[in-house]
Amino acid sequence: MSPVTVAMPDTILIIPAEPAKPKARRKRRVQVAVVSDVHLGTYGCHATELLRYLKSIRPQVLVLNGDIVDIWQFSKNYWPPAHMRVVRYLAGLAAKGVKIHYLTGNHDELLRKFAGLKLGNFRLDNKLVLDLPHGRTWLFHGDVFDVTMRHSRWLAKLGGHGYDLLILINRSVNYLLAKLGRPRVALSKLVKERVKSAGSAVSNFEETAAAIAADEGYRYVACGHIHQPEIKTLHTEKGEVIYLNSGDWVENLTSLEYTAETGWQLYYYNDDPLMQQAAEADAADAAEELADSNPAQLLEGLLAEFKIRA
Ligand SMILES: [Mn+2]
Repeated sequence: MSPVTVAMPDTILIIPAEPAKPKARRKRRVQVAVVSDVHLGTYGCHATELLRYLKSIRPQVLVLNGDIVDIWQFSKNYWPPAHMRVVRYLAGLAAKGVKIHYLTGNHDELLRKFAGLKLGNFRLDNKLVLDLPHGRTWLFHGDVFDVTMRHSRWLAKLGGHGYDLLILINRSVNYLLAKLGRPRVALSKLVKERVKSAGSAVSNFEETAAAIAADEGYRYVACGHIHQPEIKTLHTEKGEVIYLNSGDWVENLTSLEYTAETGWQLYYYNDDPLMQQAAEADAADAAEELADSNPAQLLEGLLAEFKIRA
């Protein structure tokens, strides 16, 4: 058999190398990340920033603690590509092995019917307990305290059933209010409107959450709903509880992160210099894409401009 010969081309085409893209930044490893109150489908949602943040971390567990998709607002038909990109990215994370817990909130309460749903690494529930080295952490959205803060505590003492009962009470009251043409009850709305009583409503919310968590023997309780990022130790009759709130992606752009080394910490997008750099890189990419996208169209535009000026 004759050796295989490779025909050498007469001319060597020199193909310019792709401009080296900056190496993908190393993702920050966290054991747990908690994001809440994203409100996809509303004008206030910072989906682009959220996606940038999600891409910067590598969590083992990602908790979506309520009001992620704003189903109330869906009639307004607002669903830009950036919002879809978040959904797709989350689906991709689950496919890659990240455990995603979607906990329902009041703006996505339609999903409550499907609580208990499991799809691969994706779980849908109303609440979640994480057993972490720093202590057991109880996570739920927090809208169960909207209608009746005073009775929340003893109702929740009934355990899982009490919690479900609170959800039912809130839903029924809001259903009746809607029938009467009156606005729903939502603490988050009160806080956003910054009325005088919002301060005490927030502290009531935090104290109620902490008291219930202490009754149940949890070290940490993590809520969302009131759009007020927070980490603080609260003293209850049953001892100390650390109250956590992941804030929101409408105004504060915050999340909660847990690592075995640091425990629970608040993350602020606006204080992260890496996010600023990423935003600049994204803007440059977008400009480049635009320049490459349709030369004919660009030329047409230029010519049109020429004519006008001529
Ligand atoms: Mn909410």
